[in-house]
Amino acid sequence: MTNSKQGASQHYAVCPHDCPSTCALQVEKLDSQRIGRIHGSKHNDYTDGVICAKVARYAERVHHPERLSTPLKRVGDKGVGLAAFEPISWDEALDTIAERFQAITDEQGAEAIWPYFYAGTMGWAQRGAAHRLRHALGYSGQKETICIAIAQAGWKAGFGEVRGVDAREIEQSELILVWGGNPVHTQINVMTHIAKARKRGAKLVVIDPYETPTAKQADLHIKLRPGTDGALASAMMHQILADDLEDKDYLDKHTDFNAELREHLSTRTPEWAANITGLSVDEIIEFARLYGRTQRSFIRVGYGFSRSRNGASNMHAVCCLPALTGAWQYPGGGALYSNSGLYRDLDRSPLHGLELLNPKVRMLDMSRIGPVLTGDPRDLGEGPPVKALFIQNTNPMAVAPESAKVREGFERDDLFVVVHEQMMTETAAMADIVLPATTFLEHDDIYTASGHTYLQVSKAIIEPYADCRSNHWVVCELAKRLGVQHPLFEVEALELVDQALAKGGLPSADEIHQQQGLDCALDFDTAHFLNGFGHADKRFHFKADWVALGDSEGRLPSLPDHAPLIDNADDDHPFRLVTAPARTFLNSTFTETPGSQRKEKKPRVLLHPRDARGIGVVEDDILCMGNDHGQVRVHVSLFEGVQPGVVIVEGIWPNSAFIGGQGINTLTSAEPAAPAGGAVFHDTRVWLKAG
Ligand SMILES: Nc1nc2c(c(=O)[nH]1)N[C@H]1C(S)=C(S)[C@@H](COP(=O)(O)OP(=O)(O)OC[C@H]3O[C@@H](n4cnc5c(=O)[nH]c(N)nc54)[C@H](O)[C@@H]3O)O[C@H]1N2
Ligand SMILES: Nc1nc2c(c(=O)[nH]1)N[C@H]1C(S)=C(S)[C@@H](COP(=O)(O)OP(=O)(O)OC[C@H]3O[C@@H](n4cnc5c(=O)[nH]c(N)nc54)[C@H](O)[C@@H]3O)O[C@H]1N2
Ligand code: SF4
Ligand SMILES: [Mo]
Repeated sequence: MTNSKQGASQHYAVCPHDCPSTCALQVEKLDSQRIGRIHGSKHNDYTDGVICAKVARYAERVHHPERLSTPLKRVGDKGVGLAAFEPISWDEALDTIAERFQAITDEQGAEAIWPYFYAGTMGWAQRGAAHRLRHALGYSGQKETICIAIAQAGWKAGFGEVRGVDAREIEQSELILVWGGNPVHTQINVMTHIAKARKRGAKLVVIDPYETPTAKQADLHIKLRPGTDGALASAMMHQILADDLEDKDYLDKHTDFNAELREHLSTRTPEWAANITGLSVDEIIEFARLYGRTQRSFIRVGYGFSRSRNGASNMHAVCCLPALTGAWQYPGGGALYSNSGLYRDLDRSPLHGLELLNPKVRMLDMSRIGPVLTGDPRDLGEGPPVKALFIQNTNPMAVAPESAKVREGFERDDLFVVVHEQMMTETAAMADIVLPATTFLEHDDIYTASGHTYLQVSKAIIEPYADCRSNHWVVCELAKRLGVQHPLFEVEALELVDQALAKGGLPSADEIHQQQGLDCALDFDTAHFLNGFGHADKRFHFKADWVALGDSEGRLPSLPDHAPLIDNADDDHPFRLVTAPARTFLNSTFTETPGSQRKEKKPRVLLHPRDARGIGVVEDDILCMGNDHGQVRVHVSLFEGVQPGVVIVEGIWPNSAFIGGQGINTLTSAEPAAPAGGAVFHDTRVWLKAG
């Protein structure tokens, strides 16, 4: 803590949001209840003093006039919002929940209750609270598929474990590929490190279906059709081999490269890929040569291009590139998707309550909450219908696919819903009981990162607002009322963190907080997999074993290729839709803050002028987009930075922000991606018409 001029003090904290950057923050504390500006910490060399605008303006959110302040019971209709609720005491709220959960357990069994959470806070103690309750009581399990499942499977197929090169090494790269991600919107710190490399002459290539603000800054933008990255990467490998640019020694020593693969890739020509990707043959060859001739090339792999039915296979194909050129051997060379595997020493068992887990309990797929709540037998099997939801840190009414089904499920009269939230989200508005939650500025937690290598501990800076309580506190109180007697529910959150740290021989939470983060970066040879990849044979796998990763149906090709599984355009649905993140929202969070609302204005579809002429719409007209799942109406924004036939809608706006009240996830599918599930948010065919 240091004092600034105005008498306010500066405090270290960690951004809890679902963002790969996990920034180290400097929070200006005005008094015991209020904060001022938030800045990026200069002490942390990954954050390097830079954070996004939405978190810099966090005072707008933590002190939002509509922040939930007290437990609420719904007395009016679902979906109305605050006017349909009346305040109740914590005791009444918790007693009501415990009674209902007990009654449902007695009648239908514990699996009829589904604790449902995601990464609204990334802190392990608060985020894992729902797991601790679930495991203690045998409630239904949750397959965590909504974000990383597809990307992770694709990366693991090649590397065998989830880590990559330290992003601080980007500074030493000669060529940076931002592949299927938009860091200007989604993880601004990547741009800080890219800027350092570019000062030294490095080139930036962005591979994305539309000209994002990241693509605008690039030396080369590869504007491919969505869902075709496997074709592009395969053709690049074809060209690299044709030009003799592969690193033969590296391939022999560190990979499973063989004659079968060489033969396979000889048929994946730039002409073949041009047809699939919509790129020109010259573009593909030029890009392949640029990549093949550069030793210190760094691929910053995004999540975006994996959100497709063939996403895991596309991810694996891209992962093959640095293995082919041997880029891993050089400083600033290789790739990074996520460093989550670095934190193995943090023992998750106390944080997730794993010692209480009964592996026989059924698992429900969170991305399929619509089908689950509407009783789809593919999800429920022989098990009971879901009769109660306990929701923390997520807003499925807005963010989950097939949202018409999600709504239908939440509207069920026989479904008892508890939502623990900071704001009256669309999901909270469907609840029977709403509980007010603290923010990261009001509770303690530990954070790993995906974009960097620090383990960080953040502590409360201000007092909890009004009657707000942390996830951990709520779960402890419920456990007590439901007859659970276990030490996990009798200690403070940071004590659980200390247990998790101690089991792995790590310093205490206090020590990590004191030093503002523990750098878990690996030495060069290990980080670059020069001591071996994560598979048993220590090699990089060009041949993916999808069965081992859960693909029992053999849907994905084992060699890098284009898997034609996507929701291809057809005569009835001639367009492909990508639903990318907005800059000043974070998923559905910040859609309520005035600063973000001013910047984003209203939902828009980015439409190529040629397509607009074909449909007969002009700038700011209303366009209706539809498919088998439903229809969405949205204003047109003419945009040249996309291939005709591809349309983009940025941001997970509230459904109510759209004309007619159907949000963007009305159109996205809950079909689980291969090999092991995952939501296919950017793999959607649609028809378009004026009005
Ligand atoms: N401002 C902001 N920041 C965020 C978020 C947010 O909503 N807003 N969300 C957070 C979360 S939860 C996550 S997981 C991360 C995600 O961050 P990213 O890794 O950036 O992934 P996505 O947001 O899914 O997609 C980003 C880009 O992928 C592109 N894309 C879509 N389909 C394809 C394809 O087939 N091929 C290629 N090459 N590109 C494709 C989209 O056009 C888009 O520009 O960001 C986090 N940060
Ligand atoms: N169309 C489309 N849909 C998408 C995506 C897309 O790219 N396109 N991206 C998908 C992805 S990658 C993801 S990860 C999901 C994310 O979707 P969500 O998990 O719903 O993410 P958020 O909108 O950030 O919602 C988190 C909620 O948690 C609450 N929260 C924050 N901290 C706490 C806390 O400490 N306690 C409690 N109780 N609540 C808290 C916030 O107030 C917020 O309402 O959305 C997915 N949906
Ligand atoms: S860039 Fe991401 S981690 Fe950093 S402050 Fe913004 S939301 Fe938080
Ligand atoms: Mo995500």
